Amino acid sequence: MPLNHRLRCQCTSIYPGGMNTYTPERGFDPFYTDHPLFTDLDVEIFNYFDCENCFLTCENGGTFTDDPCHCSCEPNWTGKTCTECALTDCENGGVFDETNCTCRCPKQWKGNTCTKCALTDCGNDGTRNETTCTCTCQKEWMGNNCTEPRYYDYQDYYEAVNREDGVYTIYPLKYPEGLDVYCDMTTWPGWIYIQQGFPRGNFTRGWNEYRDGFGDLTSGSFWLGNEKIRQLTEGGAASWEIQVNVLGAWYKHHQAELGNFRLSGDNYTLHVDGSMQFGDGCVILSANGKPFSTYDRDNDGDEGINCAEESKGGWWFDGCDAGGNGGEINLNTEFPTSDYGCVLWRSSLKIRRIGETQPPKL
Ligand SMILES: [Ca+2]
Repeated sequence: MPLNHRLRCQCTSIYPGGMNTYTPERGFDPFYTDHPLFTDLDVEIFNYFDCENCFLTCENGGTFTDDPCHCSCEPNWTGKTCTECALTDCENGGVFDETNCTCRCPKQWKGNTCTKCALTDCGNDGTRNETTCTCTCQKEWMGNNCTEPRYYDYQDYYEAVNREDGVYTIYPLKYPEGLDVYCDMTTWPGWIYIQQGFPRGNFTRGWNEYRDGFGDLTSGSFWLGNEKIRQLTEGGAASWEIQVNVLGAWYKHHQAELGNFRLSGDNYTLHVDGSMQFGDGCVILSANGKPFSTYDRDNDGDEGINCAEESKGGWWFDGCDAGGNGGEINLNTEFPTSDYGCVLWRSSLKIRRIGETQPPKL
């Protein structure tokens, strides 16, 4: 007599015949009776041994188990033949993949429902937090495992032999969570773009947009944001210079570097040594000591006119056409021009830190 249900059922199907069984329908307990009943009814035998389940094909990695016959399913699956997904929710930001009945877990989590911490060690003296499954890194390090160096700024990237122009996340003192900037890394020690205007985008924006920045850093048309520029340049031990690049008449390129650049105060007052002047009536950044203006916040020096509204972009003004021998040009406009006939096609403004050999310690 085979010992498990599956073999009994096989035996029954191969060699039908009488067996010492009781079926539940007969109302007897098969193990405690003095009156065994023999039956040769296939259906009774089949039902008694639950034979229906002894010919299951288990899906999705489930394994067949005898006595009683059933499928033992893998953790994510359920149902008689393991075809029903047992997962409903994924924890810790995991994404439920219905087709494969799995959770796609974020990097630091693992397990069926992303509840097991996958972090092993935190490098560079970082501290592991079991509850949040994160590493708290020492200040010089970042990343899931504290293995990525945290760069103070783009100049550190330059020293780390990354010479590609592009977007870098830097960690100035006032941005401990990081600040994305587009950098010109072609020449030492690199520059941070605060403005790019090619192709010319929409620069007719209000105070808040100029404060926070607008445009896509990689689009060739953006303003980094007055608050970021101020936080970078105001107050620190370093001094900054600004480089102006423009394309003027006959597609002639003009470039100038001006020292002691910084913005200060809630009106983002411009501080810069000198101004850029070229050609006939082309003057740029002449409004030293003047606050920033936008069409919805007129801080310019002109009583009668809203210079930002008139020129269709935010800028520093000391009168709408002030500046040297010609007219100050607002570079934050669709078509930078002065009333003295200067027309520019492209522009960019970059800044860089000078006077320090080492970045300040975090
Ligand atoms: Ca005005």
